Amino acid sequence: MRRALAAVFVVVAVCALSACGGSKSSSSSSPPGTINVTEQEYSIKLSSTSLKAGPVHFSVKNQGGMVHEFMVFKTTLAPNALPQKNGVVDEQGAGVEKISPEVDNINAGQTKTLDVQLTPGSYVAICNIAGHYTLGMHTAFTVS
Ligand SMILES: [Cu+2]
Repeated sequence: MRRALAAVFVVVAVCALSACGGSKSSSSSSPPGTINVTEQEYSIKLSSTSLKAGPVHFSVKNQGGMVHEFMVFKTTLAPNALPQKNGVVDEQGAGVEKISPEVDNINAGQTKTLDVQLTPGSYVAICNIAGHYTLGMHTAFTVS
């Protein structure tokens, strides 16, 4: 774990030196198109459920007392009807297209961000920690 953290710091440092990540405007702390996500036991809420296609910046706050995660699927299935396997949503299941990357290990009180490119369609965001999806950690949104 310590070695992994060190590797992350090296990557961040190299990025800072080489200014990777694009234009200065994209490094703003609250870029346009930020969607605020609130997670707790056991729900997910988005500040908007009608998003614009293109780059989307999710800011995911865990207001609960447990670790949660945040992932997005493009799907026309109902938010509570995604394919499941062994108590979690089957991320390779029929009818769902997982959007990468995802955000894992969001500790209680912590906020993590996720940047993805979304094309027009219907989506469902979930927490896929075992049991959390079926307990209600799912929400639908659309992109146009
Ligand atoms: Cu969860």
